[in-house]
Order: sequence, then C-alpha cells, then structure tokens
Amino acid sequence: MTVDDQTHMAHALRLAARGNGTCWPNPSVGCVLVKDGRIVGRGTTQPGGRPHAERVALAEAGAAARGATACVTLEPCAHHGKTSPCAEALVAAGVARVVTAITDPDPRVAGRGHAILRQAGIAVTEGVLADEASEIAAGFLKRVTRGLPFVTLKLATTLDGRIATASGESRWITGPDARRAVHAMRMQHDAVMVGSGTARADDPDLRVRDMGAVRQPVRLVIDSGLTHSAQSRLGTSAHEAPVWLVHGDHAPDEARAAWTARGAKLIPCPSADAHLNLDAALRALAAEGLTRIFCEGGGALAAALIRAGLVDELAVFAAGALIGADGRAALGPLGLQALADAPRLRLLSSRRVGGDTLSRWRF
Ligand code: AOF
Ligand code: ZN
Repeated sequence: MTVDDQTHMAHALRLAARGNGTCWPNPSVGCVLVKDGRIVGRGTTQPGGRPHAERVALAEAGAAARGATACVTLEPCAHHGKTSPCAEALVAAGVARVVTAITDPDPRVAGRGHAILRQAGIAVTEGVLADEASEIAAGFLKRVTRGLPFVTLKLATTLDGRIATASGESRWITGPDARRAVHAMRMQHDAVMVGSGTARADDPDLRVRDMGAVRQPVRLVIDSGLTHSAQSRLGTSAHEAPVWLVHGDHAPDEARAAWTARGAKLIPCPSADAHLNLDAALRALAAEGLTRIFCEGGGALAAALIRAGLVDELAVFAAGALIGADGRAALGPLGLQALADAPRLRLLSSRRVGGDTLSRWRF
C-alpha cells in the first residue's frame, strides 16, 4: 500500500459516498483509474444500481485503461448480471493493478472477484481505507450479512429534548439551515420512514425538496392498522414518488384497497396486540431491497425501534429553545429499570448548522 493508493482510494470513496440513496439494492461504489499519476477514468454505481462503477470508469478511460491502476471501494463483482463481471471487464481492459478497500460479502462475489483478477496476473492490494469504505457501504453490508437495513433516527428537538408544545405545535423548532440539512440527509437514504401517529398528525409529504432532480427515496409509513388516510398528501402523491406502508394482518380491507388504488405498495407484517413486530418489518423492507432507512419519528416509533435494538445511528438537531416537561418528548418510554440499562451512544461528530447543532451518535 502506498500514499498514492490512499489518496486515490479517498477520491473513490468520495465518489461512492455521493451515490448513497440512489443505488439500492446495490451498494454505491466508487472507482478511479490512474495512469502515470493522472486520473484517466472515474465512475460511480449508477442510479438503480447499474452500470457498476468500474464500467463507468473503464468507459471514460477507453484505451488509457491499459496498464492503469484501478482503485475500487468494493471488491469488483464476479457474477454475471445484465453484463459480464466487473473483474473480467478490468482484466479485458488490460488494467495492471487493482486496489480495493473491502471484500464484497454478497455470496455471488465473496472473494471470487479478487481471485479472478489474481488468476489473470493482476497485482491486487486489498484493505486500503477499509474502515472508511465499510462506513459508506454500511447499509449494503448490514443488509447482505444480517438481512436488516442500516437505520438512522433523526430527532429535531429543543435543548430539553422536546419536539412540540403540549398542544402539538411543532413548526418550526429548528431553523431553515437545519431543515435544509434534513433534505440533504433524506437524499442519502433509500427510504424516509415515519410512524402512523406522525403521518396522521403532520400529513407529511416526505419528499426531498429543493435539491434538483434526484431519485426520490421511498416514503415509508409503519402503520399496523393502516389508519393513515389514502386522501393524505402521501396518498395523493403516491403515483409521483413511491409510498410503501407496512401493516399488520388486522388492517381493514377497505384501507388496503384505497392505498393500492393510489399506487402505494403494501407490505404485510406479523403483529401482536396491534403492534407490529419491527424486526420482522425491517427484515421485510431489507428483502424488498432497502439498505439505508432514515426515520423521522415520531416518538413512539423511535422508542420502539431503540427498544428493539434496530437503530444504528442517531442524528440529533438541537435548537436553542426550551419547552419544558409539559411539551412532547422526542422519545416515547424506553421502559428502563436502571440507569445501567440506558443505551449508551458514541459521539461521531458534532457541528453547528445555522443557529442549531447537529450531533451524530452511534449505538
Ligand atoms: C461492482 N461494482 O459498482 C457495484 C457492485 O444486481 P447486479 O447484477 O447489478 O449485482 C449487484 C451486486 O453487485 C451487489 O449485490 C454487489 O455484490 C455488487 N455491487 N459491484 O463490482 C459496483 N455496485
Ligand atoms: Zn460489477
């Protein structure tokens, strides 16, 4: 591994990071082709997951790929999809050396991509900036290895952790810069998720706005009884951007018919006492291809996800305001018996966003 490998891998990782939210069920991969110290090709996995990053970079480089070094954030694929494997494409293009960050855990690849390259006499260096690559591919890695999506829970609260006054007034707690940052975060996820209480109370639209043309994330409601009205904003815009509802067996037939007629996708899930089994719900969503879910509340869903150990990251926007104990709490009850049982999170980063702060924490 050289300093140059790290520099070019960092470049490939920046390309990969940009594609998060657009490629599901595939990972967003970045690829940089370097020859004589010059970048001759760059690629990112394209929206929808194809073409793969290596294909895009090879197409840009053309004949210049011969003798070049390819830096790829994920092991090149070894399986035949709509096209031949990327590992074979790199061999055919005459690439001299391949540098990768992490192995692809997809059982169709899992080391075979590296093997194809080595068998063709290409020098392969693995593990360059592996931690950074695992971070960017966290959704894909969790889905493939555990059958669950990576879940980020966003909270936008006052300094004392309130999200509304007692009367339910909540617009706005955080400022315009924080709200814009939320749209940028939605864009980096495959789906934006809320519980049925928030859907009913806020009638949200949940689309990414003012970010140019984007692949809209799936708008997801966890709604065991299918109580959210199909006449809502989500219902009336379901033909413009995808809306999925996860519901229990007791959801009324009329509600199912109304949502289906709107073009929404219904995902049935086992439930007990009117509560969905959230682990099963998230597994069903991963099976549908989702790798990164951005949960925007409300407090009941947020607490239930935490209790079930299903949240990976917490993103907290805190405004310099106070509401007090008569306001609504950001989180429903966690049912803790002792302080020792309180979930402890690790601080990833903390920064100022306009007049608010954003801190990111890992479970
Ligand atoms: C690469 N480069 O840019 C990506 C890869 O459904 P398919 O045929 O497109 O294959 C999806 C699998 O390909 C996915 O599960 C992962 O293993 C790999 N993704 N591989 O060489 C890429 N996105
Ligand atoms: Zn590929």
